[in-house]
Amino acid sequence: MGGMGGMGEGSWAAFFWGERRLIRPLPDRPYTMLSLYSGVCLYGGVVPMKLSPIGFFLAMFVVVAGNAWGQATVEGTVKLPKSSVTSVINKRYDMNGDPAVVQPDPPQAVVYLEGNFARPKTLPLARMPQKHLAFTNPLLPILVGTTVEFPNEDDTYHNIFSFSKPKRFDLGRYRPDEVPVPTQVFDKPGVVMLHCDIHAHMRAIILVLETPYFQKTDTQGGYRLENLPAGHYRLKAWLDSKTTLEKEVDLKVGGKLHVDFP
Ligand SMILES: [Cu+2]
Repeated sequence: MGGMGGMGEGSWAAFFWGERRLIRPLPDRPYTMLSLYSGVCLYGGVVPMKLSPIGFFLAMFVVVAGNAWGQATVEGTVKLPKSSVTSVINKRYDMNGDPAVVQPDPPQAVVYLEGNFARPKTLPLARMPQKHLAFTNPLLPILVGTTVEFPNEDDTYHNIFSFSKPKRFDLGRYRPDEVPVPTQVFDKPGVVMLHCDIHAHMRAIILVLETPYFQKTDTQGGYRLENLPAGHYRLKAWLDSKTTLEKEVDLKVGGKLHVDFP
């Protein structure tokens, strides 16, 4: 892997796979060890430099490599709200489109690092399949500008649409063998609530973020963000369309922070 310029592998893997947990990001431990090791090499390289310029350059290479990959980790728990407002959503959906507060069901949060980060040159496709008359992923965080596929994996029609401000669209009725698979580009940040015109109980949220460093919590609120850049940032936990918690964090190369919300 690599060549993703400025984007952590962990976030990238999570992003690419639509936050599915099939593929775990690379563990940070080898890189942390590499960073420590690089410090030792630098010391060992600088001292005998006059004797061994090759050793020195080798040490410098390891230092550079260690710093590039040996990035920070943040993990912790977000206190999730109790399971929520399904009936309210259905009622209001009939009248107004989206409910007053859009929140994931079951409750889950998205933790992300806010900052001016380099965007990847190309963005991978994200997916929001429909199967067994439901969205397979009730909460999909993506980086702004991402294209999302909406494959129908049932033996019947679906008609996915959204009234949400950051992205209004209506895919119309489509079959499982529809070619090409319907897609939409999400080019404005915000909360997009998905519905199906045929199956009124179907709901999902796409959270469009302006950072490549994000992670959805598990249903217990646990999260772990790996391969973050060092620096001073705001770490945010999105709980619903009206609730985002935040904490300031100082991330150090190779360091690991524990941050709980609230
Ligand atoms: Cu449907």
